Amino acid sequence: MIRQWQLRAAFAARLSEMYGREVPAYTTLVDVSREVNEDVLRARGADAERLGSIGRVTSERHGAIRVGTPGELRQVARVFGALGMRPVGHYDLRDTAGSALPVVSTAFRPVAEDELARNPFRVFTSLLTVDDPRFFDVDLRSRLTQFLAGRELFPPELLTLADRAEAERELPDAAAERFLHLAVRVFELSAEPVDRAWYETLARVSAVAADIGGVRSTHINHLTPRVLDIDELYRRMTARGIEMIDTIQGPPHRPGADVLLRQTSFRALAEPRAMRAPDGRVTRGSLRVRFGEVEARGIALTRAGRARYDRVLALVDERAAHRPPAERADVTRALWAEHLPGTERELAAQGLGFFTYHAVRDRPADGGRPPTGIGALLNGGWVRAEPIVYEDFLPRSAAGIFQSNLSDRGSRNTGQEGGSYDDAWLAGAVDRDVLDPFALYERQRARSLAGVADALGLAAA
Ligand code: OOG
Ligand code: NI
Repeated sequence: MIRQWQLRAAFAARLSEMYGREVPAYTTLVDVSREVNEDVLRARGADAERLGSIGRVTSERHGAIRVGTPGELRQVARVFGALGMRPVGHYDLRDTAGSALPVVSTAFRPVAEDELARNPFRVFTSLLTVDDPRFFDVDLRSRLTQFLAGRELFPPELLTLADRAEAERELPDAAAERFLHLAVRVFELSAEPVDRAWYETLARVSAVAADIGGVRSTHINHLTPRVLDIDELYRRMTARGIEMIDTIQGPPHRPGADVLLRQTSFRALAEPRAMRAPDGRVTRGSLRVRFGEVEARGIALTRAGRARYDRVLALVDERAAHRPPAERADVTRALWAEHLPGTERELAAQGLGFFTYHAVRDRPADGGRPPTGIGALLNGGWVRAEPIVYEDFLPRSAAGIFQSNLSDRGSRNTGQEGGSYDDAWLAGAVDRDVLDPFALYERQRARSLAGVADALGLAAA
């Protein structure tokens, strides 16, 4: 029997192998990430593993896919449900920092701590907002709807196996093998010729619309390894002649306490694709749809901490964005330093970061009773705090990753309302609860506090 987490780990590994075969620069990224991680581990020792064991970090990946309809999203949810991954978070990228991307997204990932520790594979999954009139007028919407209704992304056999794996939380060896084979195949780049006229019609609205609705299949568009020092990785990739986008998205590096998520990528490469002309002739063309990304993860922020992050972003836009790059980095760093404490201790004390709390077993006995209140327990050495790693995504960085790989911004119909793609709509579309990331971190924190209370014989810590 292959258990669910083993299926997830195997799927992530096979997807990675497939992607490496098809996009060689991804392999370079994985190799360089591994080298950097080994160097960081050597230099920093156990401290390097504060936000995840080296085993977890080395195999850690996220991918991204894009689908066209709620029906397709429900099917994706079944495939990931088989792997113990659930929809977490709702990202509306249609208006994020003026990005004008015709998608709303969620991320499928494991949620339980032990499952995350075994393999945290996650997939950022975007759904085309076909009913948003700012992108698609009545005529295009009806053609798009009809086109999408006529394609099948997931073979029925895959979905049947997925439902079984989700219900039984394991599969017999042969069924597991078949499931993995079919599941990886869905995300390969299809060799089927692309209808050039249709693709270009959608590309005039948005390259993302064409990528999703212009073809009869889906594909994984990037796969992202995790690295412990993304600034060093950026330098080494550039030194190898791989052209990276010009920034690392997210907060700057803070030596005492990195927070949230920092990401960077290399631009999509032109890949040969067969194109069908209106007269039926097939010619060779090329499309840029697959790229490479790498990320460093930091401490999860509470709602209060996240509000600070949002505030800093707004200030960076206001005060730094228009400056030359060298100055911009300095102003940005100063804004972060001013608005968010740079140590774990202060992030915890001010309720800005998420931590779990653990009774210190080998505290020298001094005959005293533990004090009440988590601050006093920490100060007195009764309890230690461990940071919770951020397991999710950032809308601004996500929009940046999309944008950095598009050659133009597309077009929008003005004077229209966007239509509601709110939380309830998304939950209805995916036909599952879409979990709130803050609630998941909070639950982890609360559970650890209950454990502390238990261990120290307190009513509640
Ligand atoms: C997804 C972009 C978002 C991330 O890491 O923020 C993303 C896409 O390009 O489909 O993967
Ligand atoms: Ni990504």
